[in-house]
Amino acid sequence: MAADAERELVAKTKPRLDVIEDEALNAQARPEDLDAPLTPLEVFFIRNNGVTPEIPADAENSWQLTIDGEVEQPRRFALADLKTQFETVAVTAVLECAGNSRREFSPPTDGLQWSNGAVACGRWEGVRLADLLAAVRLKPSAIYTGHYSPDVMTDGSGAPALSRGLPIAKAMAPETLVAFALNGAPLTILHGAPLRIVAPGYPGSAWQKWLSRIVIREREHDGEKMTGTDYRLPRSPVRANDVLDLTDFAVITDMPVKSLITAPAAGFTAPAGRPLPLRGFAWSGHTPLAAVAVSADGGETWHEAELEAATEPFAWRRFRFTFRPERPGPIALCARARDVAGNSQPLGTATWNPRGYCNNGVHRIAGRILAP
Ligand SMILES: Nc1nc2c(c(=O)[nH]1)N[C@H]1C(S)=C(S)[C@@H](COP(=O)(O)O)O[C@H]1N2
Ligand SMILES: [Mo]
Repeated sequence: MAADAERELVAKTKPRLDVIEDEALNAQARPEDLDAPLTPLEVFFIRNNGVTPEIPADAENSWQLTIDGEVEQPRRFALADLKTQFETVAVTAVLECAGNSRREFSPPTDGLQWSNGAVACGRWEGVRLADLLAAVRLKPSAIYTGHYSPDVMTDGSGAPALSRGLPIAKAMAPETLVAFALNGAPLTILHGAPLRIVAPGYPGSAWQKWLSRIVIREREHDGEKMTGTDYRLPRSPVRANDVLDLTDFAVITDMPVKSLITAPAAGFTAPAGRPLPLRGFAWSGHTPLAAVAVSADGGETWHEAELEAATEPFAWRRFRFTFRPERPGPIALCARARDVAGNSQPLGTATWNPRGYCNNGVHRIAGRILAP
């Protein structure tokens, strides 16, 4: 489908998503639409680096996943093999684009100017990648995976849009899946049908959609958007006009602790002297969440929010707090999550980096308190 037609279709079928002006299809949610523990598909963000591939209507029968490279027994799995020969498991996990909240960085950086809506939490079903790797028997030289899909760049060159991979330890982790279902239904094409990687705690770019081949590598994968500054952070801080030392950049392997206020919505009004309930979700990468603090004065004073118990390590967790603002006028609500290692969200933005990744600055919602 042509790109504009596809964008129009998304605008029509998912009217609550904000489509970003770009060659590829990219659309994000508004924070107030992310108020459910499992994000409905209508408001589940879409991030394509290239052109959505044509997926055959009979993919259920025809799709194959090849695993080769540093393995004793290369194999080609039919989709049905995955479903019948391996245990199907489910993992609830947050999927967040590394570029989410990029728009807040100053000076601005290259890349889609995402606001806060390139994040979602889904219930993913599939097989453990570890089980597939056990079936092909990794050689001792196996240290990284490389993932391939049929989607190509938008420039007409026919080059692959994205080929990312995972360190073997993460590929073997029990939460890492080759998934075929999301929120109780088969994956849709926009979200990677018939097969995608689920790599909880990793940036969304590692969650390869339309997965058709995994090559086991004897070194860090160097596929499309694995090298240079792509999805990498400098180990030591850099400024906007610095000459970059690319050897100092490392692949992002963990998403930082973060939270999102889902109610009230930006621009809200509420009467003075009445309860003002605030809700949202908090999540972190591989380090568990510890607490969420909230503020109704733009971050001057903080209160510990009620944080729902963890059900699954990579799911987001609801937090709540009820304010009772007494004075009419403008008000700024903030939420700030902290993980058990003591990392907490910065009050401004995260450390500036050339591509604007991993901004976990506190979320602020501005509103107005009205005279009672
Ligand atoms: N094949 C392929 N997989 C991909 C991408 C892509 O462009 N092509 N985008 C990645 C990025 S950057 C993100 S953030 C997630 C977004 O997943 P979603 O579109 O299901 O929300 O998919 C990842 N997987
Ligand atoms: Mo992304």
